[in-house]
Amino acid sequence: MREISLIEGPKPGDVEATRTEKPAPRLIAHLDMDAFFASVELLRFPQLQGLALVVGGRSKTIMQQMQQLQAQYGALESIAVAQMPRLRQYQGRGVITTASYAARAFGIGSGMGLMKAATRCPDAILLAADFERYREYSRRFKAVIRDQGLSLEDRGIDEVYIDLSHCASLEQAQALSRQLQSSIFEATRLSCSIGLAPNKLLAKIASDLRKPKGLSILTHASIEEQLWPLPVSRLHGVGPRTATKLLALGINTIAELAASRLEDLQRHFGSSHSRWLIDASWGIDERPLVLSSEPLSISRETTLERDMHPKQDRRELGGIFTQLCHQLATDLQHKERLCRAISVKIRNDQFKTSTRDVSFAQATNDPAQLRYWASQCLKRFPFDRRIRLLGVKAAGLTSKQLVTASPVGPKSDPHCEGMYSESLVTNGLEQSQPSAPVQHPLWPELEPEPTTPEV
Ligand code: TTP
Ligand code: MG
Ligand code: MG
Repeated sequence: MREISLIEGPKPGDVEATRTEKPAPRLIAHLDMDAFFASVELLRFPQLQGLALVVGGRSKTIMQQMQQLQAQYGALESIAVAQMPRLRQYQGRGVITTASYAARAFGIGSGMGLMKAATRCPDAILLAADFERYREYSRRFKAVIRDQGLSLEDRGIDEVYIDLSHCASLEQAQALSRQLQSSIFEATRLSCSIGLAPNKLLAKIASDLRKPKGLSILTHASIEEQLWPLPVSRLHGVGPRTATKLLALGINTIAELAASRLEDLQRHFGSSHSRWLIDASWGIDERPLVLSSEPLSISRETTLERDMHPKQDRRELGGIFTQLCHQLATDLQHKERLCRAISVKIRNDQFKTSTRDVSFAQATNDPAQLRYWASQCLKRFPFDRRIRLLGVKAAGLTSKQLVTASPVGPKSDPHCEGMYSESLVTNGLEQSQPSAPVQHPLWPELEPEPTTPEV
């Protein structure tokens, strides 16, 4: 058996001279489900196996069409493919959440507008997203991993990092990974891909190298061959803005990034970001796994069917806003969590995204209380443009426990006085600063009075 020697390999010439201590070798797996939402849908629509399938949009028409088909055919798996909704029938502003691999061959994928996707693959089957179902499968596959006694970092609905440092060899870690893939398939009938590497950065890249059902290893010894030819955007943390800026500097691949000089990057990206870019290009990442199973935040957001005017469309916006808060409360209740902070996100018709948040002493998952705090955030937006996207996020999550009896709602309870801050996403970097609540004459009239928390 070969000994694991994952931290050996090339080192950047300009990495800090102080990096003398060799960290203990680690072995991290990144596990990511294959075409997750689409694969979950294929379980109940097996007749769509191998076909171009897109999940996305919240079109009522599509959902009604499916309900009628179900009533007509009795069972979902009996519905004739020819009768099912197609991408070309879609009208609206919804986006693709995911596409089956067959659909991706047409150049469509997550985040693309459904109507744009329809120009590339008009005959793709279109299904409305069923998040409750996806969350259930997410719980199931993570339970399989936990049941094997493995420590994991939950990275969202379809992916986790797993600490496999206890494995005596790389071969053993590979065997364990294959076994995990089989156990997850047995429990869910879903496939996943795994990347094995000495850190999270490389493991995340590795899991994407051979999808679906892949098992890939990416060590420092192989970064020249496997990592460097990839475009910089494959580094998790290099977003579209950074990638565009790097491209403008003639840096397209990770190899070109690794060959660039820290001082040159610093002229464009600032000191710590430049250092991170160089380190990442050399596969250096010492972040530990965050082994909590607790979600850090829960959010709900919606891209509006059309850009809405904050005043003229206030009634409709108020309704959508209240609905988001209620959905958030339901999510928290399902997960048996309370929150101590709320933030509201608004993207305007120029795609500028701003957030306002508030934290409060009395944790809650009561819809009216959440709506109250969210509306306090809402009042602090300038509302100078039409609104494209509206979102509400609950943070500061705690496990549900008995809320101490309080005779009053947040408005009159001095302990519930909120701490406010705001942020504006500029050049991909979020800047946060404290701010005072500003009274604003919009939407509050629609606010329901906060109720006394239940005890
Ligand atoms: P991903 O793991 O990024 O994608 P995927 O599982 O669909 O496909 P792959 O095999 O390449 O991993 O995302 C997991 C799920 O999260 C995806 O099925 C749908 C959802 N999602 C969104 O809702 N919006 C997005 O922009 C992305 C990228 C994913
Ligand atoms: Mg996935
Ligand atoms: Mg994923």
